[in-house]
Amino acid sequence: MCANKKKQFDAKKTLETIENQFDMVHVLNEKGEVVNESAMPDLTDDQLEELMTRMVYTRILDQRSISLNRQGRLGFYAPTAGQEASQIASHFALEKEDWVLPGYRDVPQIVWHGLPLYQAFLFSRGHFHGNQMPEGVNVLSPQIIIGAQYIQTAGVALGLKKRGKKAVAVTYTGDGGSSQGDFYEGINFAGAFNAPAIFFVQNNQFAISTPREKQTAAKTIAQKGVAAGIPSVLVDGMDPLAVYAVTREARERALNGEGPTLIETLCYRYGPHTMAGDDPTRYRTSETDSEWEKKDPLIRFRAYLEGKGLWNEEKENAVIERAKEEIKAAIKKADQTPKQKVTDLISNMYEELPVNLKEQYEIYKEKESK
Ligand SMILES: Cc1ncc(C[n+]2csc(CCOP(=O)(O)OP(=O)(O)O)c2C)c(N)n1
Repeated sequence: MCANKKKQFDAKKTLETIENQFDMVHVLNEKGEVVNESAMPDLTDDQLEELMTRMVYTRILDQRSISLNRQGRLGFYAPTAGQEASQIASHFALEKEDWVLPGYRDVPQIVWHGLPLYQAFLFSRGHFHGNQMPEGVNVLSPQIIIGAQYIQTAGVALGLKKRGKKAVAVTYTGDGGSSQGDFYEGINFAGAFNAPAIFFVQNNQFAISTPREKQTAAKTIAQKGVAAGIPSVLVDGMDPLAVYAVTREARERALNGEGPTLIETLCYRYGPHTMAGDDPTRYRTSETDSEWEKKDPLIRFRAYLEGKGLWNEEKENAVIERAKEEIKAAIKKADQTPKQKVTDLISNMYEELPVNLKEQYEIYKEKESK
């Protein structure tokens, strides 16, 4: 009966129109050639070198952390190789006064933001001192509850705005995190209050073993920002210059009072989800792995910098040696840190202890004094 009724609206077309707007931002291709000069960020030669230095250092830190974990010298660890452009180039676009609210995989960003490496190792061991951020290091502890940092970021950003600070709050989650309620609440709140926040979704395409296709019907994760009314970008997360460029722009917008941005970085993690025992060969093929390894952020950035005469094997080896030395010294310092006592754990949870914890504190203080 309704067969000939004229459609008044075409909801599917509206969706497709939105979805098709999200072209991926690139600057370099896989060979390190510039494919989009108009998006090229304004970085000096020294800054370009420093960015490469940090990416190489972080790759070594990942390799060493994995082996320290296997030796039983680290506890919880979530590998980062493959995500250096997404993590390090985005962080490189920030300033010291900005606040970073990481997820568990985002330890490199908070180390580059000023958290001493030995404390990052203590965090991995579950030691309370790993969560005691030094004064002036604007980072929160890595969040384990998926997506929770999105709500906290909206709050921190609003606080910065209300206090008139020239700084932004920046957070990271994964593709899986973008399915959480906290994700939507965080971006919606930040949008409604025009808060200076940058929300990253590092789409490494798997939430443990769940592929991104099973995670959401959305064609891109960036488009989720449209519902919150905030500018949203899809960027090649294996391309450091593209990631830097979109982050810097988002930061400028936030500081100009233009509110939050959602950035999806399309990337890949080469290693397992964490070192707790998942086996990626059960949910990914070696063909997919090698396809993504060809897109490696270090390979393309190295080629780009070599072409400009800014990088060579000697410089890379010097960074690798420095990283190894510093990691060795940091793990030694972590080993020398006094073991955590139960009273340390209790006294570091609250500014003022609730009655029941006060009782427990006294009990353990007595035990520890014997
Ligand atoms: C609220 C909550 N639910 C479930 C978990 C268990 N969990 C830990 S990691 C993870 C997958 C997260 O994947 P994604 O957000 O894509 O980040 P990635 O690990 O890939 O960086 C899950 C479900 C958790 N930590 N918190």
